[in-house]
Amino acid sequence: MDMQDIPDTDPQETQEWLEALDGVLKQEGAHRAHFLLEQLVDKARRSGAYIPFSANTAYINTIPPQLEEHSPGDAEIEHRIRSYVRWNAMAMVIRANKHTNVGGHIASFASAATLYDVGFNHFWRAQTDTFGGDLVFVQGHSAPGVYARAFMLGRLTNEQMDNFRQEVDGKGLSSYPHPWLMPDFWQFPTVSMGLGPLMAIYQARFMRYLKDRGFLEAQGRKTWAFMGDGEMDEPESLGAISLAGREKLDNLIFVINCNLQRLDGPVRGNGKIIQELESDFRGAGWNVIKVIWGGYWEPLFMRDTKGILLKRMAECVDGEYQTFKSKDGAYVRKHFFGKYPELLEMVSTMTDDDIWRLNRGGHDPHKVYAAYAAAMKHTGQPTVILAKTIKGYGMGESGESQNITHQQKKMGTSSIKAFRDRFAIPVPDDKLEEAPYVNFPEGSPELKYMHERRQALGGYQPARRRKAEPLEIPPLSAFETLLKASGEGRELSTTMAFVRILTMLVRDKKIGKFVVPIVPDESRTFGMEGMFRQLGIYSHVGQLYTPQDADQLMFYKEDQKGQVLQEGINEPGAMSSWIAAATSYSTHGISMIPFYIYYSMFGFQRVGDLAWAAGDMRARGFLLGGTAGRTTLNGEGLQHEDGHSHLLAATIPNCVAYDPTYAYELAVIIQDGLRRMYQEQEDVYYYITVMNENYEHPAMPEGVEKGILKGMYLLREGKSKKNAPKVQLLGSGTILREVIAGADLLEKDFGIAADIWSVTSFNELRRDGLDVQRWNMLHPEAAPRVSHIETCLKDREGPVIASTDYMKMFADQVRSFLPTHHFHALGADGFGRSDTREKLRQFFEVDRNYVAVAAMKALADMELVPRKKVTEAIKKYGINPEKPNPTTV
Ligand SMILES: Cc1ncc(C[n+]2csc(CCOP(=O)(O)OP(=O)(O)O)c2C)c(N)n1
Ligand SMILES: [Mg+2]
Repeated sequence: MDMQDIPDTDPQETQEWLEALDGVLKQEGAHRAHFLLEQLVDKARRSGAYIPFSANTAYINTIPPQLEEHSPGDAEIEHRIRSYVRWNAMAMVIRANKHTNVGGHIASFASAATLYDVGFNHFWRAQTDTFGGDLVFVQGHSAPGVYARAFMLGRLTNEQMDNFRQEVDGKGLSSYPHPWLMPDFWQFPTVSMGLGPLMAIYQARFMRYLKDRGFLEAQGRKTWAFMGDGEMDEPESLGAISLAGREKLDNLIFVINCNLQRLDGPVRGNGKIIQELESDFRGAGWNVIKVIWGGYWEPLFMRDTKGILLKRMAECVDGEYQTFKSKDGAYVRKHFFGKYPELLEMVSTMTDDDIWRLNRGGHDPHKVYAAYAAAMKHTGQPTVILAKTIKGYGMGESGESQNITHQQKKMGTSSIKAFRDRFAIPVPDDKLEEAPYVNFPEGSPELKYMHERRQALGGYQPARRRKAEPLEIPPLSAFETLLKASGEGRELSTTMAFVRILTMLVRDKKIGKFVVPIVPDESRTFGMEGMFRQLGIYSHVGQLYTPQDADQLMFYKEDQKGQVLQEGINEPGAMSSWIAAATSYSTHGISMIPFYIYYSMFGFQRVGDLAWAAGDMRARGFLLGGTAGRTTLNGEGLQHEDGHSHLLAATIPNCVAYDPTYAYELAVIIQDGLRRMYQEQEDVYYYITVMNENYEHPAMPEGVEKGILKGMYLLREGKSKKNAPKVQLLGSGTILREVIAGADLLEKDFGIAADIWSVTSFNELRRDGLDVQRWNMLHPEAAPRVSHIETCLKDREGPVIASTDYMKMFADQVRSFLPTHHFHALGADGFGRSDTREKLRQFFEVDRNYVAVAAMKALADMELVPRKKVTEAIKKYGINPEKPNPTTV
């Protein structure tokens, strides 16, 4: 039974208990009261009584009026500033949509204006020479409000404002916070719902990691994250709150704008989102501050001695609260207060307008200030502020509290007029329709106040730093052992080669400490357990236990100064940590070098949206898709064998992806990645697949570095007998070795020579090809440029055959840049399954036999060998031509 459904069978007894509690609160304080209450509950439970746990408190503000900290600000000036910001935020959307249909949102910021205003005026400190700055995640759809304020401060021009959502000509403003598009302004992309809250938690965690490892001082810096109440339904929004609670991240403040609505309608029409979130967050160990009611309610609370008003507030559901605010004072009187005669009596001397003025907490700057001040002071827990607001506040008949409000981007003149009057905006009637921007004149107290407030907080926000001090990257020779042959009989996988490189990097005197190895509970899979002891696993509290394997060399060592981020089975969290580290150059001015290694199958397809956000954020770091390839991770089967992560990587414009085969290729790629990202400070990030198949690695051939980086180089030249046909064989990753074996078959069985090309990146070859093709199209009379792949193949004979451990589309990317149309791409399309590598490669038709058959068929198509030779090859290699297509079985 819910608390509110239990009848009060003995009010006098209730009163006695309450008075006793009051006495304790007054005489001995809240701590003692808390202790006594817990004792009572504990006693009752021990005696066998069923007392269900409730993480909820009453549906009132958490901070009682007498404990509110008062704002030192000038409330009247702030009100005028906020009114102008509101107007301009609305105006920019209306103006942008006058002649275009670019869209935009009015209602979200209208509900959140006070929440931002108080932050900008009093709390959010900018990055300065001596202070690291607070990190503020702005809710995506509230961007117009942030632009409006920046405009009033002279940071954005009229022209930029008028080009809201019209970015192509270079003078516009992004629809939402996008560092890629406004790299000096926005820090955090938030508009894909759920990613902001998740990333903010890991930003706060990473800030503490940097502090514990001695890179920076805490300085009381905070991460603030704004989000919508509808957004909280995304699993990503709530998925990591227990981590924040467990790690006691008191440098983290969530502000959830509970306007009770999402896009289509109410968030919890039949319940109360604030109460639901309260229990979620309290259960996860957060400090919860509810800001439900504004100050105008206080006289009513004082008179509510019997708790009837509270009861009414508790029994109303959000759907009703929304409806109330879409109507008027008379409706609220009748339907809210009218339920109980005592309440009607309570408001009998109030006019309908007075009733209408009864405000919600999130619109009361005093309540919001008090909540923020309390959050800043709170220690030992992260804080969430649940602020109740009205969606479309001020939009009147155009959308206030209406289900359609989210998508309103136009307002009728009568609504604009009402908005103007409500917020006292100096725009004459005849100008209303064009919704001109308003600003405080130079020298006005309001403008002075706005600037002064920001100066006191260190400068303007949002602002983003583009570069940090470059790092000194070791030369390729530092990885010498990997450039040499592994040696006769000494087999290793590219994963092992990667771990060696990582080990060398963490030992590097110049950059070793900046390296951040990140794993989602798979260190042992990748052979990285040696790093547990060597580097330590980061834990803010160190290690409070003797690890089971303490007597071993490589024991499980947790350490406050640990370097490794062990995220547990949590790819989205690990990815968020990686993003925090990969953007640390910008958020903290310290370039960190994150290497996040994971099962490649649980990468892009699992956390693809975060990978996209990372691109937007100009993240710099390495992602390692471990145990990659559809046939190379042999035993695991359908859900583990990745044949498409490279294609997903190709969808991210600034993600550079490689599928290397040999240790020296890996060394060249990583060394150059370090140079590009941390020396040259290019805004790219790397995706590299590494495999678990062991084989010998040759020494690096002379002069192949450039080719490795561009995406392909000649590995072995075929020696053909005079007039014998030739083929060009391309391969990547482990399947390159099948290609080499296929070349041997062709030579041995059919006297055909093959040039073998190691393709380290089909993705990069395609990008280069497209770029060249485009340039040539636009410069029809200039000497044509030549793509790298064409440069490699243009003077070579024969058809081109490619085989990889990925879908055919992967190698097929280069088709249109080849000098010949005789091209066949082999690849592993279809669902994976468990078996041996040999069987899988046969099944997916990517092995040496298929390479040879594909080459023979292409030669036959060019009439360089008779067709019956192809049939002969099919028979010779035991291929059943009637075998079903692996894609379909
Ligand atoms: C992942 C994702 N899904 C859907 C959307 C589309 N969308 C944008 S805002 C919105 C409603 C937001 O409601 P709420 O979080 O309550 O924010 P409010 O505007 O009410 O403050 C939706 C569905 C999105 N941006 N991201
Ligand atoms: Mg909402």
